[in-house]
Amino acid sequence: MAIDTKLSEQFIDLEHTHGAHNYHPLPVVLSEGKGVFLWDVEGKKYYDFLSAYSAVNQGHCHPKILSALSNQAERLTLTSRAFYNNVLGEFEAYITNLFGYDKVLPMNTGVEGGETANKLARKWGYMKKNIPKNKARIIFAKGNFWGRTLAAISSSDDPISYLGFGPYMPGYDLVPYNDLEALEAEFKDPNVCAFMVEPIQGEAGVIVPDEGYLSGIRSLCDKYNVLFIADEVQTGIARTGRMLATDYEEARPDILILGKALSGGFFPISVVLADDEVMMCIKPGEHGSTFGGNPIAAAVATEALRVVQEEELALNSLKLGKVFREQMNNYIQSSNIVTLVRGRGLLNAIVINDSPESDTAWNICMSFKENGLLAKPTHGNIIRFAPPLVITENQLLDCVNIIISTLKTFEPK
Ligand code: IF1
Repeated sequence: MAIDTKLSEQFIDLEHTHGAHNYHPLPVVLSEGKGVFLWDVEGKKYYDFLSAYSAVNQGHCHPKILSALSNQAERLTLTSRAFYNNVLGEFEAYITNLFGYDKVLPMNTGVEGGETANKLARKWGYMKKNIPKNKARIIFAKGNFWGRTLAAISSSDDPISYLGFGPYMPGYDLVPYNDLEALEAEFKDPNVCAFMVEPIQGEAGVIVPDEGYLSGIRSLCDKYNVLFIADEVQTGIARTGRMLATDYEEARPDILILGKALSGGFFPISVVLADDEVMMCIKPGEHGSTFGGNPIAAAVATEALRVVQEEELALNSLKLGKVFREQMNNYIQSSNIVTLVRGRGLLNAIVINDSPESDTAWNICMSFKENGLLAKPTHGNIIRFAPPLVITENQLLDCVNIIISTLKTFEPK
């Protein structure tokens, strides 16, 4: 029975007419979310297999985080950092204790976390590593993605991210991901102050590095006195089956960036965590933001992190991630349309056996949508799967059935 999608089309037309065309969304108009489910304006129900790019690890509209938001919003929403407030300090004590760092610098979006980490690393380079003025270099991995600011795109090797936005931030250089030799060659330059890297590259297509890469980064950073900046904006907060993806190895970052699920999808909050040796290089008035560390964000983030602990979401992610990859690998043995599945915990992706320029992955996601599951291709022929970490085993197996039965309709006859 054909559903009348008039209502959806009206909302899509409004965005097309009045909104910038900086996205190409799947043609679905969502109006409600709860746990692992989303509903569109026609009332159709979907499993969410994107989780707003891992920002709703706790599930949509988690009741405990909602009440933390509304309780605080009724009392005090924003003071600016011109004054103290009675929520920020307790959040700072909670999160620094939880992740084991001396201090935290609260911001809003993930990319602001990245910018903050870069400023901290440069400042530390000048103050503690005696790098000559304006000569500090930061190394990034090819395939990185840490946001859309001019600094973030200056470190990108993806033309879609940087083309047409020059000139670019100086002092940024790239090495291949998962290549410790290339990294060491760069570190020999005493002007290198930091290496910023995702423990698993999300946007690049859920690229999992070799065992030993993360601990290798740690030891090279120790050897050459370079700061290890871990961008855990997407991989952090239990997404990959551990609280942090860097927890899989002996690889404690010098600067840790968190965002997205730090608020369970209720409010933009990001943080940078570091020990005093690094964090105290930024003096009063040298960095900040109007909303950074606001009472709502602090209250929401505290509860969002508590929920992750109380509901043991890292364990669930670890367990169900294995179930997902096992089920998908069984199917892949006999598939001509999927070449592999990869990931850790509930951050996974499949590679479609077609060119990245083809629209096969997009068409597959359109069919997933028809069959009640929402996912979106990342680069070309890769489809990322990242459900909320509150998903149950039965719901996951239900989703595996939807995914495999849909993929089978794309198998060559
Ligand atoms: C979009 C991608 C994912 C991130 C990592 C920092 C940030 C992100 C590892 C910046 C943000 C978001 C941005 C969002 C889509 C999404 C994304 F496809 F763009 F690349 F997840 F893979 N570090 N990723 O993944 O955080 O400033 O956005 O809060 O731009 O459409 P932000």
